[in-house]
Amino acid sequence: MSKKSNIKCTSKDLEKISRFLSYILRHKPEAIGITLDSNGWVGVDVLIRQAKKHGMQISQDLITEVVRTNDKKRFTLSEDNLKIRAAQGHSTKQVNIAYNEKTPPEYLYHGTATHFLDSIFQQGLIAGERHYVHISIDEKTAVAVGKRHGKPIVLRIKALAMFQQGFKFYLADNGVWLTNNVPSQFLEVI
Ligand code: HQG
Repeated sequence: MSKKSNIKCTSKDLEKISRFLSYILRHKPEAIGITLDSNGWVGVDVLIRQAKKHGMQISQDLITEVVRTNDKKRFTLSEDNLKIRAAQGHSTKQVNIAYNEKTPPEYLYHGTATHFLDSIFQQGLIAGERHYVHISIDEKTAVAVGKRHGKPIVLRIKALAMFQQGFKFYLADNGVWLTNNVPSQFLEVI
């Protein structure tokens, strides 16, 4: 998998496919008439066939290349390479991934934008459209996540204290931490 491939396509092509796969595998599989299983998997052959029917030409090699090069390792191929899923970020009701429960480190980090802060401190962090609150392992990653929404700000989460009080934490295939919600008493601006 880490071998360099000979595929001729630009990074822009790969980004376009990555965006397409994010949309289909996280949010709207029905847009191309596919169904994901409850763990988020779909056959690569089915995906390729249905994508083509809806005007998107992808091949097994291109998919392998997107999975290999993706900056956030957004997608996972099954061991036999026959199935693919998004590692996290889902909003589709078709999926309810059985993530591994894990003990978190003392602190984890959530990147957001300053204009959300008042609401976050009123309500805590909530999952919104997605199935979980998405949490980063370090501040640098959290800043990058927050930038997507505006002026970034990083919240430090007292993750271990939450865990000790019964909150569950999960680790996605790509190292993103997930939890259902974070009450504001476990949050601090850093
Ligand atoms: C905010 C990306 C107001 C929350 C990233 C966030 C991640 C609240 C936004 C993954 C709130 C939701 C997820 C409250 C939370 N009031 N705002 N009570 N609670 N929020 O995009 O965490 O590039 O759904 O702070 O790397 O930004 O897509 O979640 O700002 O792993 O692969 O509501 O998506 O990956 O935004 O990002 P999002 P996120 P990709």
